Amino acid sequence: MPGTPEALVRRLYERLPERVARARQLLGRPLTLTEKILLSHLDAPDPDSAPERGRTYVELRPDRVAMQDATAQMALLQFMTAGLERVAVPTTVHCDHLIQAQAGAAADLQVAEEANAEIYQFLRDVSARYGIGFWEPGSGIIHQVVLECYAFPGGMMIGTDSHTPNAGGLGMIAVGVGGAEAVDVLVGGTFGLRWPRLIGVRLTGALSGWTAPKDVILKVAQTLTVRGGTGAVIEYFGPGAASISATGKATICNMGAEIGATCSVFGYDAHAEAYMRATGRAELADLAGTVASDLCADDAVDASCFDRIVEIDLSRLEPHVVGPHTPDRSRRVSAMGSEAKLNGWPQHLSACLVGSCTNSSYEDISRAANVARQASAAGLVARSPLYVTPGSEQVRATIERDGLLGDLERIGATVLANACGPCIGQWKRSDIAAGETNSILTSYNRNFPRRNDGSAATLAFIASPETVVAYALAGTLAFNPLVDSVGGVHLEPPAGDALPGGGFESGIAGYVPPPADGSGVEVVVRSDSQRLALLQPFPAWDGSDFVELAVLVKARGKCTTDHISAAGPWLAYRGHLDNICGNLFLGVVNAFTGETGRGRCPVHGAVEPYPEAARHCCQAGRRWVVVGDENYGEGSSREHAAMEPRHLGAVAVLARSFARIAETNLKKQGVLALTFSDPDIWSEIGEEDLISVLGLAELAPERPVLCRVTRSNGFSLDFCATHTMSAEHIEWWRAGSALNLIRSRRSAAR
Ligand code: MIC
Ligand code: SF4
Repeated sequence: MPGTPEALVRRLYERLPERVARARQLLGRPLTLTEKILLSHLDAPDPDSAPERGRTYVELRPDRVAMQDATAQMALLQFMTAGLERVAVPTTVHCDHLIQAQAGAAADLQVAEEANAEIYQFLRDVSARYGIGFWEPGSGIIHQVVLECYAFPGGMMIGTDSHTPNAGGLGMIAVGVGGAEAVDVLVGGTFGLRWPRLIGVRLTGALSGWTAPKDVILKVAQTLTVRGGTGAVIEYFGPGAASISATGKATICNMGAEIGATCSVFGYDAHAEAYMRATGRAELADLAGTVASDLCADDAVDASCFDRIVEIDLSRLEPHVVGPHTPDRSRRVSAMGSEAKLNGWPQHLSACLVGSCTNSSYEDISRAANVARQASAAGLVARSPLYVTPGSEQVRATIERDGLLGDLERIGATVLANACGPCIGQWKRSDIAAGETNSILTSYNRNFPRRNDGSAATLAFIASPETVVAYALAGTLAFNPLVDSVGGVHLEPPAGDALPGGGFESGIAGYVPPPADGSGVEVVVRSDSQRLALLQPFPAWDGSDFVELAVLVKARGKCTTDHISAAGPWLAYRGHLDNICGNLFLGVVNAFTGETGRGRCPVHGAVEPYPEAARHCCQAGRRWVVVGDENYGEGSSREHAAMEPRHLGAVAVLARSFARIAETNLKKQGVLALTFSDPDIWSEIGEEDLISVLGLAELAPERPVLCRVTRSNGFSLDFCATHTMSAEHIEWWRAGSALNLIRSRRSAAR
């Protein structure tokens, strides 16, 4: 089985106790697990002072990098320009996002193999060339495969996907990043991070009945909201954690991305050990046993070690449903029906979907299948179409062997490929007319408009897999699985197994290790390709202030990366920067008109789709800014949301606040990410206003930037914007991008 080299883990564990002891002494208090892991991955630990939360930038040395096919293309195109022979840390690429769900696993996989042949071949070759492990399409969703094979307690990894924190379920600090950040580590550099704030979630009681790990994170999201985790690591502790399996913990950590957390983590325990043993990593479990106390928070850790504490009594937690449109719009199942009625949301469920990287473990399917089995024993079938995505080939083969897939199929479920599918807009459905308002329920993590089937009229709700199956049987949101019966049958609380009694099946092997020497492998990017294009460096800063820039777009409300650079059909162009620009801002709500995806073209003065208006500015040599609302760039790690505006001439994004990965992606690509010091200035900015960003020669860490709004009638308004750039980040910006800087440093060193 592929995995993290034992020698690497051994080296880390050897130095862990000493580093932890030193840090404990330095801080003079017990240490959280987050601190232990981060401190033991510091590039150059300072023996005399500890980093300050929310302030100090630190450089870290992650143990590994993972990338999925939709983000790996851009990351690896960037890596290729750095001129290295081999990646500097263990790295894998996983083909999961590009498989469209339509007819079922086998047929869909075959279609994907043909439709994406060029991309898969590129990723296969580039992986072989540079020493990267390659996971074929159909082998599973990146985060499930990482949890099964690579994650280990006390480790640290980065991944070019926002749900990389899934590995926190096994006690790993796993952070989602943009491709350019991954490139830093791939070329042997460090991963820069502002020392995070710490939010502690103290769990008491025990999970039981219908309540699932999913409900823990839905509750946390309700409490902290989609912005609450920004700049923070969420550490779970307390006696309740013992009632949650390793994959359940992974579900909770996975969805920390929905509240903007840098990552989430649980301490090492018997569940983590059992999971490692069940997934063929007994040696690692033995090793972890030797440093077990350093793979958890110190016993004496209490609320004073955190910036904020959330308390959850698992014994009193009810199953929840969240949505539509945002993962923090939450209510208990008991309130779902009445709330749907009140808001005029269709109660009928047009589809129910179980799976995604968040909820596709053996335990998830086992509990979902238990509900299905109860129904089929009474002769019932699901009233809504039900789709199931196993998280990995290993899970699929095992749930098939154990009859769990059969249980779900007996109530009418369709099994999809082991891939993202409908979770990323890769769902070709024909049962709903365009624009028809309809409700769906999934066990996924995201529910932004257009996210699943590409339609903004589809209202997506989210719940645990077992709850989703219960609702699929009822076919309506006006149902409470805790008390209502369906078809005359009262469903008992689901029972399931955390791990398969008969061990995991390996399924069809989908892993291709890199050759010992890949230097002979040729990587071809055809010059006429519509899906892949080599990158041209962005121009360096020209030394002058940005004067009187057009406002191409002012976004109102949620402006996630899905709004900025939609997925679904556009995933086809993830390796071709110019072509993917065709989707730029198509989901953004224009703050001036309320329209979606269209606005005034600064060149022609006419209303045009944003991608066209942006291109017209670019062709006319006019630079422009984006004005964003709160939490600009929430959601995914896709750096296309930063590269596309940059490619078409954006030089700054001014927002009320930013999501972490989006802000870093902008910095990496040479775009100024500026936050209004006074959020009310947002309201002052008009459609035809011009914005200047001044004093750029004096740009410095912590120093606000002077900006000016001017109008044709002579009106002008000065305001300040803040930024979070360190001295190094300012260097990236001056160079035109972080990659430009890496390249120039490498050529200077030669
Ligand atoms: C997502 O869930 O939004 C994605 C698709 O996995 C993204 C990555 C991408 O856009 O390729 C993410 O979460 O980072
Ligand atoms: Fe794939 Fe969805 Fe998970 Fe993103 S959230 S990695 S699209 S399954």
